[in-house]
Amino acid sequence: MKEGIAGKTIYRKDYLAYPWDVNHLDLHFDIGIETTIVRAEMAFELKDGAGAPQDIVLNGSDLQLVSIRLNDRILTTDDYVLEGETLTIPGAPQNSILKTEVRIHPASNSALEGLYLSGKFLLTQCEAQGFRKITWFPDRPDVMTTYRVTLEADKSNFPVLLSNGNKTETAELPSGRHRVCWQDPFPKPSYLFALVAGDLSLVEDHFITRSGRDVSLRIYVEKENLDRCDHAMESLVNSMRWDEDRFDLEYDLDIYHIVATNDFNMGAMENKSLNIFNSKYVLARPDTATDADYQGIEGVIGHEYFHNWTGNRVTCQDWFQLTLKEGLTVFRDEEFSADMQSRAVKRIRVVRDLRSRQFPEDDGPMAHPIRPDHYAEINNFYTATVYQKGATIIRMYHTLLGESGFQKGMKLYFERHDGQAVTCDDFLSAMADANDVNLDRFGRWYSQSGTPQVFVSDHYDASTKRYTLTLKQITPATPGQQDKLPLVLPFALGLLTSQGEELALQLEGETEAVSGTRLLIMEEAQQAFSFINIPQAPVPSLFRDYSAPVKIFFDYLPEQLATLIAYDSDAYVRWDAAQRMAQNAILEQCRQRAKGNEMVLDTSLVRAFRGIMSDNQADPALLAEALQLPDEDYLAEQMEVADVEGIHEARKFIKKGLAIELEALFSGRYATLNDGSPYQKTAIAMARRSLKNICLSYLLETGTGESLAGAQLASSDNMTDTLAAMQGLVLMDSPLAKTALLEFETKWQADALVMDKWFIMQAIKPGSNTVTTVRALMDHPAFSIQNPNKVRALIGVFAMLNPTGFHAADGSGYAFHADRVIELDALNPQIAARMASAFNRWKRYDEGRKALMKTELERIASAGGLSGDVSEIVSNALR
Ligand code: 0A1
Ligand code: ZN
Repeated sequence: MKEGIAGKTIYRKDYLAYPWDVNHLDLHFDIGIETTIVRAEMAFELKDGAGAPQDIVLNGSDLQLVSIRLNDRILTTDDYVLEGETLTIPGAPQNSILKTEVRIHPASNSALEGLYLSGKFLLTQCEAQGFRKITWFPDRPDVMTTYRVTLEADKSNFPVLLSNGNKTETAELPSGRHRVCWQDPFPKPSYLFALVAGDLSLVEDHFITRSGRDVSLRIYVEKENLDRCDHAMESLVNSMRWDEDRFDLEYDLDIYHIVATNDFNMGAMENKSLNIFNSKYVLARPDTATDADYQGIEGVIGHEYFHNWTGNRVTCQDWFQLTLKEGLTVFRDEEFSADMQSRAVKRIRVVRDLRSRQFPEDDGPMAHPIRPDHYAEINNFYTATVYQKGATIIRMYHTLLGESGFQKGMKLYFERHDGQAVTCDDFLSAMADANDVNLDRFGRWYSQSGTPQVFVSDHYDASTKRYTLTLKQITPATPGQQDKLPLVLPFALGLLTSQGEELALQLEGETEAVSGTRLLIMEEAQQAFSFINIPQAPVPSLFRDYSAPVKIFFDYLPEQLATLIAYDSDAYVRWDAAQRMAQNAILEQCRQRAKGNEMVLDTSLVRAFRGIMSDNQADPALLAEALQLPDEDYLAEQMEVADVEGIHEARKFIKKGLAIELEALFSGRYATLNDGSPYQKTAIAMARRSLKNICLSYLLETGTGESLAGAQLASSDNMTDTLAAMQGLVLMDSPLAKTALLEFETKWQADALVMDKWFIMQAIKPGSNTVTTVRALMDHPAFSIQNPNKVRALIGVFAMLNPTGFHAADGSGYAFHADRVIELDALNPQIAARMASAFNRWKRYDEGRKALMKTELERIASAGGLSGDVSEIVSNALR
C-alpha cells in the first residue's frame, strides 16, 4: 500500500492528547536485508484521570504482523481491530505491557522512509511518520519515552550497528553474528529514533564541552569517502562551540554520530545522537565540492546539531507545530553561518532564497501559514514557508526584543519546557513573559498565510522641513483565507541625503535626533511616521537588514536607487537597490520586446554597475551578490502574465549589454582575482572566487570569456572554478563544452555527488531542446530514478530552474515531467510530490501554456493508485 492513501484531511483544531504514557520502549532487531524481524515491548500506563480501561491505538504501515501480546496474553484477531494503518486494542488495563513482533522488508522499501537499504547498508528515516513502518507504536511526537535498542546481525556484512544514546553491551553470537545494545537516557518521540547497520568506516574526533564532558564525535561514511570528512568534522566542532558561546547550550551525551548516505529524501535528520545525512551535506574535498557545497555543509551540520536543543530536548506537540523546531533551528543555523562567515553576505543569500522559493509558495495553491491548520500528508509541509518564513518570524522576535531579550526568552522556554512536546504558543509565551511584553498581535504571523505587501509613499515639506513616510500593509487573500488582519512589522529605517550621508532621525514629538538605523514598529493597516528637521528631501532606506518578510513597494527614482547602491550603510539595502534597478531594466525591455520594439540598455543601470565594479573596498562576495541579476523565475513572478521567452531574452540582452559596456572592468577584475594562487578554504578566498566567477560569467557574454574559461578549466585546482568555467562554456554552446563534459564524465563517472553536478550543468541549459538531452541522460549509467539526489539534479533542475526548457511552448517539457511524476510516485511519493509542485504556478502563464499544464495535471490526477502525497499537491493545484 502507498503512503497516505487515505487522502483524509487532518485538522489542527482536532488535536487530542494521547491518553497513555509510554514509560519505556524496548526494541529488538534481527537485521536482514530482505527481511528484518522487529520485536517491541512497550509499557503503557493510563494518564491520570483518563479512566481505565481504555483503548490503545497504535500506528503501523506495511508491517507483517507476527504476534501481539497484552500483559503476556497472546491476542487473536478477535482481540484487536486492524483497520488501514491503525491497530486498536479495546479496553486495555491501567498498566499494560504490549509485546509485538513484525517482519519488515528493507530491500524493497523504495520510499526511503522507515528501514531501508542504501548501497550495502541499512538505515532508518522516521520523521515525520516513518517509525510506523518499523513497528506498531503511537507514532506521534507527543508520545515521548526512553528507548533500549538491541541489534543483532551477521558480523561480516554488518560490522557497525548503531542506534541512539550510549552503547551498553556488545556480544559475539553463534554463526558469525553479533549483538550491540544501545540505550538513550533522554525520552524522545519516535520520529527521532534511528538505526544504522552495515560496513561503514569512521572518522573520529572529540569535543570537550564547557562543563568538561568529553564527547566522542564520529562520522561514518563508505570507505572510499574517508578523505572527504574534514570539513564536516570542523563544522561540527564549530557548531558545538558556537551553541555554547551564543546560546549557552551544551551537548548532553558522550557520543555524537553522523552517518552519510547517498539515498536520502531530504538534507539531513537530527535523530538523537545519530544524525543521518544526505552525503551532499557531509562529503567535501576541494576538487569535488564547490564553495557553496562547503557553506551548505557548515549550515546543515549546524542545523542538525542545533536541533538537539530546539527539536529534541524540546519537541513539537503535533506536526502542525513543525515550525516550532524548524523555524527556530533555521534561524539558529543562519546566525551560526553569519557568525562564521560574512553576516552581510549570508543575509543577502537568505533573502534571495526566501523571495525566490517562499514568496511563490505563499502566493500559490499550497499557501499555508507557518503553522498550518490542516494537511492531508504531513510530508508535503516540509516547506520553505515552515522553514524559511518560519525563521524570519523568529528573526523578528530577535529584532523586536534584541539579542539579550531574545536570549532571556530562550532561557525561559527551556526552563519551562525541557523534556516536553509543546506548541508555537508556548514559545511565544516564553518570549513574552521573559520580556514582560504582550506579543498577542505578533502571534498573527503563525496563523496568516500570504506575503504582506507594504506600500510606502513619502512627502517632504521643504518649508517645515518635515518628512513623512506613510506605510500601508495588505496581505492578499490565499486559499481558504479571504480576510487578513494587519501584522506587526519591525520597520528598520534610515534616511540619506542625495549625496549619501546618513541623516539623524527625530520623530515628531521627540526631543532629540538619533543617528543610525531607527527601528519603528508598524502594526496597523496604515501608519505614518513624521520626521522633523530634515534639511532636504531624503532617500529612504527601507526595511534595513530586511527587518520584515514583506514585499516592499516604493517608487524609487533611478537616482535614488543609485544613491542607495553607492552609499547605504546597510548591505541588504544596497543589494536590494541594485536588484530593483536591474529588475526594472529587464522588465522594461521585456515589455518593449513584446511590443515589437528594439531593446535598449538603460544608462543608469550601466552607471550603477560601473560603480559597483569600481568599488575596490567592499567585500568581493558582496559585490558578486550585487552583480548577480535577478533570476528568470523571480522576474516572471513580477509580471501579471509570465512571459517566458521575453524574460529570458531581455535578461540576456541586459547582461550582455552590461558586459560590453563594462568589459574592461570585468576583465581587469578577473585578471586581478585570477592570480594563480593555490586553493584555500578561507572566507576571503571564497569571496574572491565568487567575484572572479561572476566576472567570468559576464565576459562569457562577449567574445573574451571563452578562452578565459578554457584556461581556467585547464588550470583549476578546485571544483568552484572548474564548474564556473564549464557551466559558462555549456551555456554559451562553446565547442569546448563538449570535450569538457566528456572529460569530466570520464574522470568522475564513479562519483555520485560529482556526477550530480554534471547532470545539473546539462539540465539547466536554456531552450526547448534540453528536454531531449534530459530524457537521454536518464539512460546514463550514473542516473537512477530511485535516487533522490539524481532525480533532483536532472529532473528537478530541469523543471524548476530551467524556465525556457520546462515551459517550452509545445508542451514537451510538461509532458515529460508529468510522466516522471507518475513514474516516481510508484517508487517514492515524497519525491514525486516535490516534483509535482513544479506545476503549482500554472495559472500565471499564457493561455496556451496554462491549457497544456492543466492537461498534464489532470493526467497525473487520473493516474491509477496515486499516493496521498501527490494527490494533495495536484488537487490543490487544480482547485
Ligand atoms: N528534520 C529534518 C528534515 C527532515 C524531514 C523529513 C525527513 O524525511 C521525511 C527527513 C529530514 C531537518 O530539519 O533537518
Ligand atoms: Zn530541521
